[in-house]
Amino acid sequence: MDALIARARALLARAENVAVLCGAGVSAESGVPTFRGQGGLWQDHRPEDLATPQAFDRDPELVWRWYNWRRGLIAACRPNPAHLALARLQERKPGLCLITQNVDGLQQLAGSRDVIELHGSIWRLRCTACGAEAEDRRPALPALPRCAACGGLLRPGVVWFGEQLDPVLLERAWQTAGACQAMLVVGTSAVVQPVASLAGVAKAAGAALIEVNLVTTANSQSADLTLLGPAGRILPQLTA
Ligand code: BV8
Ligand code: ZN
Repeated sequence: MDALIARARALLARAENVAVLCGAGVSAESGVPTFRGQGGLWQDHRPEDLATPQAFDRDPELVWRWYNWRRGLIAACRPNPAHLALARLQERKPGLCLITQNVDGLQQLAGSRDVIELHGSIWRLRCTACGAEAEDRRPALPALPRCAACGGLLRPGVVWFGEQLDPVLLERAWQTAGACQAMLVVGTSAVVQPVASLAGVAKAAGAALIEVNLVTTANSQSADLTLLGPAGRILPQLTA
């Protein structure tokens, strides 16, 4: 592994523009359950069944119970060495762009700024009636939180399955992937689209692709380097 770490460090050092694409595996060692790994299930519901507009329309109280459970759990979590290593790397490489699929906000707590949250944030709320947006960090909200402005039902400010990502953020992520010399893909199963395509965009643009995961993924075939192990152990070695 040491030789792989040394090669990955050299690729990152040589790259002027580095893109980092984060998935749930970056927050796993903080205690945040991943979506498709062990412990990712909640009361036998799959995320794909609850994180949808249809599920919310059908049973908003069930969906809010899931989000309140996650908010309470994430509120007790702290950034882990993986988050801290990425924040350090960003300090050292101003041209580094941090793109995350995670909605937990732990990367920002680790000191990162300007994080592109492609799937939104569990701490943001949006009114389903008037569209008003608010940030609310209380661990748990009322069973059906209401908009202060119009009394409409609030929803989590995340992107659900079947919903479009913010086109401005997605365009920034696409541009970043196409202009980087190295992309570090950490802790993602690379199955959720369109984000999963970003690694291919970087590779097609000539970037070196470095993957950090516990297991191989769809990205491993085209990755220049796949570093197998926990992000909390590997990333600090990449950025020491
Ligand atoms: C859309 C927010 C289109 C909510 C989430 C093709 C093209 C376009 C769309 C599709 C397509 N095919 C299918 C679709 C539909 C769908 C999709 O991709 N489905 C999948 C399941 C096949 N995509 C969508 O619906 C997207 N919208 O495309 O709209 C459109 C077009 C026109 C008009 C209308 C619409 C929206 C997708 C966003 C869904 N929202 N989250 C919430 O969080 O509550 S997705 C959810 O999955 C999270 O954001 C999560 O981050 C994301 C990806 O999962 P991962 O991060 O990869 O996590 P996972 O558990 O899967 O894997 C963890 C990995 O970490 C594993 O590899 C594990 O080995 C590793 N790991 C674990 N521990 C560690 C570790 N690695 C290192 N160290 C460790 N310690
Ligand atoms: Zn409202």
